[in-house]
Amino acid sequence: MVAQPTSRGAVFRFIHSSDLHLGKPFGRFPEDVRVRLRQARAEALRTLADLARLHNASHILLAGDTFDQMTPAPTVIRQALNAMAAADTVTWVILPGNHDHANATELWRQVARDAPENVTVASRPDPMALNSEVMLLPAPPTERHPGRDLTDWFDTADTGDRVRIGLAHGSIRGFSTSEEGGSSILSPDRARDAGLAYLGLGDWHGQLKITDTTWYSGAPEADGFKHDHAPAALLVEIAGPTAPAIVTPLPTARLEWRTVRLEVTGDPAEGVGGAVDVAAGVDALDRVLPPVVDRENTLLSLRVTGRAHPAARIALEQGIMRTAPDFLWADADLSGLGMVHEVSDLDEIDRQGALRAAADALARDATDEARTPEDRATAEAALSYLFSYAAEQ
Ligand SMILES: [Mn+2]
Repeated sequence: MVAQPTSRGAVFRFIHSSDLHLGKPFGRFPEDVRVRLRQARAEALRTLADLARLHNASHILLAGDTFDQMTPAPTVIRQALNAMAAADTVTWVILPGNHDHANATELWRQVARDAPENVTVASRPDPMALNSEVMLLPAPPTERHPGRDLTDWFDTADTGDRVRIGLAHGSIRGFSTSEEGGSSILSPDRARDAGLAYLGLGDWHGQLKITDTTWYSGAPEADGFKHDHAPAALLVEIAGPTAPAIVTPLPTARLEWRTVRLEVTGDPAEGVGGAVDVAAGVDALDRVLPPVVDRENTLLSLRVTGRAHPAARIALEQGIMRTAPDFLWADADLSGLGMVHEVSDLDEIDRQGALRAAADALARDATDEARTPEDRATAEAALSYLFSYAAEQ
């Protein structure tokens, strides 16, 4: 659907994004991965600019947490402003968030000093004209957790007969918990109560529609495995003060964070000594993973559940180890994978002697319902280790 202009003027088109978290350190990753993650966030600015040009949008509204810290490295600030300056056909409006709130004095001083003409910081809760027909109502946080609804003033703001667009950062009462663990404070009815054509929100890193006219854009690049939807910015088209906003998600991510679940069955009837599920497990792995060409841009979290024979588990672990280097980063969690084993499996450890006696005892403990689940899991893990050890010999 494309918005038709009214008799009054042109359709107002803008891109709504938030939570770029430029300069985020990603400390839990190895340095080469961190570099790629930070780079992808910096490139998001170019992606947003490209989308604005492609869709004829005049403005890009960033609803907070553009910067990850109150004192980003000078290169982070300068290179962000340079990227915005290069996209000189659009006007950027930066709303402070909670990571980069309005009282992060040094950050905003540097931005004010170096900002090109097409960049504006919405640092005060005052109406701001985007053009002769459209007024922006910004609600910049002045501290990390303001603890009150900063959009209250929208209801009584005088903007004449201009289109009213709200921009805020925080969590909505009754819909979302804050990404930062703060309280939910923004009214879900603000757009209606304040006569807004659109209310653009930041804080929640996944994309979320609250009402037809109130949206979280979500971050243009994911920063974890939490959100299911592909990251996207929002193209918003408004044909006039009373026309409904038309909102279109546009994909933005260069890197993919992918959770893959693999359920393995180890039915003893399938074969002797796990002969069948060895192949089945490794085949299944190949089926559930993304195509090889996509893997270098993918962070993978593999969750294996079900039950497998020892040989199948080992084959699966080897399969995972062989595949992992395809990915930008990969993590496999096999803690949910139980073990099935028979006498023939235990024979792989040893037919007799101390090792076999230990294996028999662990096998008993692992299935002993009188023991706690933790004890059974510990026995199973130890038995699994014995099988791996035996397989290497
Ligand atoms: Mn954020």
